Amino acid sequence: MKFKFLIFLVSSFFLIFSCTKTEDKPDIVIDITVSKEGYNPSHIEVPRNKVVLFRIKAIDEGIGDDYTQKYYGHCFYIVPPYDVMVENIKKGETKSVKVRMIYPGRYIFTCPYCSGFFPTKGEIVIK
Ligand SMILES: [Cu+2]
Repeated sequence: MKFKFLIFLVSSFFLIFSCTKTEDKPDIVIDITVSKEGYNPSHIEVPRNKVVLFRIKAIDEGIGDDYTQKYYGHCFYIVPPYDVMVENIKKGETKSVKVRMIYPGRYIFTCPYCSGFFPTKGEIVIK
């Protein structure tokens, strides 16, 4: 009985904290490039409750191309409550993530690696 409750707790935890990232079929595909010039596009608008496939391509080396390091290239991070992170995108590489856009509002997406040096910041509006 206690064990079942524990399973319930653990699964609700994952439901709450991982409900925006999804493996569902995307409704919308958005291609974004990232470089030291920033994201393109840097302003995105999507309707609420759609599954968006973000495909992020790095067109330069970002914070560096030493792939033996923990951090290299660029990344794509949507702030909480989305809290979605795509890390270490190498120059020329495309990485993707699917997100269910359930929280309406305006949210920043950024590259925590290099946004201190470069204008790698954008805004997504969920309507
Ligand atoms: Cu970057």
